[in-house]
Amino acid sequence: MWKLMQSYIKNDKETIQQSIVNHVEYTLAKTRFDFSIFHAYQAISHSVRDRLIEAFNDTAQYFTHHDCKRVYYLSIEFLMGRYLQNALINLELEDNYKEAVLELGYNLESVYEQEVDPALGNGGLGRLAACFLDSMATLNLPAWGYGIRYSYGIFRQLIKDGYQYEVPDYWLDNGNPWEIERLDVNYPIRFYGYVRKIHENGKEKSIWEGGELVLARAYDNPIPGYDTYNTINLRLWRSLPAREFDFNSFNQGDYFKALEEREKAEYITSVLYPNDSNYSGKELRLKQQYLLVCATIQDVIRRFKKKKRDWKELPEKIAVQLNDTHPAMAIVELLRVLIDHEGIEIEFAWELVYKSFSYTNHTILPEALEKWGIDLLGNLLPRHLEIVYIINFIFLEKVSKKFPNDHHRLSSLSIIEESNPKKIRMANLSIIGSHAVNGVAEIHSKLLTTTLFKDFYELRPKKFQNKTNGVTPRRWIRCCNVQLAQLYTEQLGGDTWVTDLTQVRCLENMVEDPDFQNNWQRIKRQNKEQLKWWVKENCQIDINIDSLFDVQVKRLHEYKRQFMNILYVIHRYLSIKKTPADQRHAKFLPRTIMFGGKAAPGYINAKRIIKLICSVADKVNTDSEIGDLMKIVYLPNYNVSNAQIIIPATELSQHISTAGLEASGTSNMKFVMNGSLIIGTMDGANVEIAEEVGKENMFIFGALVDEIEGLRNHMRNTEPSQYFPPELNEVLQKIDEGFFGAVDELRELINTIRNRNDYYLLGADFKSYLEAQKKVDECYKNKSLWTKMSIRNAIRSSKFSSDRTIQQYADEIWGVKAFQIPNPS
Ligand code: DL6
Repeated sequence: MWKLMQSYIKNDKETIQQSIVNHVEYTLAKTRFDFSIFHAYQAISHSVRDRLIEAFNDTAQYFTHHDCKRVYYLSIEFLMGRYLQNALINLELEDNYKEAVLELGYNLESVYEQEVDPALGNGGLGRLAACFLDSMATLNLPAWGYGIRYSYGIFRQLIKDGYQYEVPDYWLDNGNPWEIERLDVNYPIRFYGYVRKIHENGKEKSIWEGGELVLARAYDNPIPGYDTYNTINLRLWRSLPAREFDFNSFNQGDYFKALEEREKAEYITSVLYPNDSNYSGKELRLKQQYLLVCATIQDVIRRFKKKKRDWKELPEKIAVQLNDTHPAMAIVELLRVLIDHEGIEIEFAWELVYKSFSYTNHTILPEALEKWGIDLLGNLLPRHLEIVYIINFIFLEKVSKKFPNDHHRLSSLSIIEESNPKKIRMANLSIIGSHAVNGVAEIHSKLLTTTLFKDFYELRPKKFQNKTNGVTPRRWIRCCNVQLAQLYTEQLGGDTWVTDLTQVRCLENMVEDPDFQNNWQRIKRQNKEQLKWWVKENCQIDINIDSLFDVQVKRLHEYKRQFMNILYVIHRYLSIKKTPADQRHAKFLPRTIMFGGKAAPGYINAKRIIKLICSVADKVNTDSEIGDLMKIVYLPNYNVSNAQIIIPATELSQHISTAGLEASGTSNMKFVMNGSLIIGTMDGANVEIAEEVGKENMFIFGALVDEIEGLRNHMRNTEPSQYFPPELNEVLQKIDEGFFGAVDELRELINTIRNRNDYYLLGADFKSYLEAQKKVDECYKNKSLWTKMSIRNAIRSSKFSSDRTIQQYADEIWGVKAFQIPNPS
């Protein structure tokens, strides 16, 4: 019988204080009588980590003892955000620490500010992975995340003179108290080399040898669940030189060359590629991907083999989830290990692989679909290329039997794209090697089966599923909107809503209650106040607390249409200017329009959109005729911790992608949970948000996905001046005249939509966008109406908890059960 040891750690105020000052003295070697807030942060984090580690070790043992089926969530990005507050809240120790820390002379909220965001992700995909870990821990699932410990996360964005500058984010500068370096968990990773064939017992065997070896070392990051003792693991890999390889070089007498080689090895996991929704075909990126999957598969197999069992049990014991195609080489790697190292027949090995893997697609944008040139792949991973050909051959043989002579179908299903040079399509590999494939919102999953993966769907319709994304209510309500959380807890008589968000629906009967509405407004105002100070400090702009806080924060991309938003803002500005001064306040509501988000460093149009926003901001914010009626702010360096301030303060948030192009979106869910109203298109998860909260509580506009193709044809066949509505023509002309400065650059930008080239259909949607904006103004004038709509948004958003999403993955894809470790205290 498994027995839990008594916990050694107490959580009363004195014990916490003792542990903090001990860490000041013995871990940081600072005097306990005088330590800075930065050292306080470090000591507190170590003290919290001690509490996590006990649960972390016990959880690992519990899972091993119960020999449960494990989930391995493979992702090239985990955008975790700060740990300290989240850990304290999940451990339900925030109050204890607050009191203990205050007596030591510090305010816990200020201590939180000391932490650098671990930003090992670009945007939606990486943040989703972080939310999923929180839910997997909270739902007591035997799951681990696997990723890469980049030394440099996503760059820090500076905005100077309206331009984005990228500054490296060496987030490890001050150490990382949350991770555990596993000096004893290192796996060799081979690159390049050649495949030697030998014959044994009448069979051909392949041996991959030569080339270069590096090591992948494990760094563990405990992830505590909420209201449970379970604490799971995010294991991140870092590349290091392999010793045997180094000795060889040193022995050849070239000392400096050998040191260079060491640095080259470390370089592999040095930097996160900063492209969002755009694939980069660089060899270093493929090295990162292979390092992740090769180390992970070795780790997974080592764990599986600990108990001597038959290989046929593999899919009963592991479920490997591919977060997009970046870790898709894991399919080939597992097959390679099974056939080349374990000597398993290929048909049986393939069955094991196929049953173990599942794949999530996050985009249908063609530029984001990964394809590796066969020369590049074959050079770096020669045996893998051979295996890809084998998988493809076996697969296409089966297809030919079902669809004889259908060459078109064969070529679309093939893993190999017959281009020049030939390419490996990672999405095709992922689908063929997985028993389940899912999109991330209903509309996106539908589009996958009717467009991008139509032929695969016709082959095996049952393989395709939908798993609408979700976000964790721990970080996105409980941590970031403490007052709202308190209100829920008071109204519902307890805090069990934190793990069962459906409970907040019971507040439907409070919507009409004036006291409840007042409380709701008070909370929003306090959150707005906090953002106002943040803007003052970071942007040196005074914003009007009584204005409508209108926010669009997300990665800069043409399909997300920040461009359309700023074009509307210009129209609004021109309209105010045209109105006689004494009528302006009656006619226009004051608005603060905030943008934020990073552009990929090489994405010129995205950078031009930032420039346009900043140029318009300069003009409008310094126009004395406008005053408080309108302010435009570019919020620099949008990241998780800034989002935690911005989202609760927002009243209107913009999710206005061209229909069909945003797979899901997850910030839309966070905004709704925090009582923001959405102005948005029928795209991604907006569609399901509308189903839940009611269309009448949103501002929906724009073309529907089925209309897009027709509209594109119309755009291409229409005289541009006829195609654009007059309001838009006027705005474009102003930019063209140089009214906002930077005339050459901004002209280049508007030319991207002017010459029958408006792929993202800003022109087609502009008119209905104006109408939706008009409705926003009308509603906001009626405070009570707006408040009711805001409440309805928040209390009807429970579908978008990642707990719901993860439970569906567990039941419908992974086939795993919860194993909750008994709490020792
Ligand atoms: O599924 C998470 C997130 C979605 O919410 C966004 O709609 C989608 O754009 C994003 N996709 C990516 C693209 N990455 N790749 N490949 O980040 O995924």
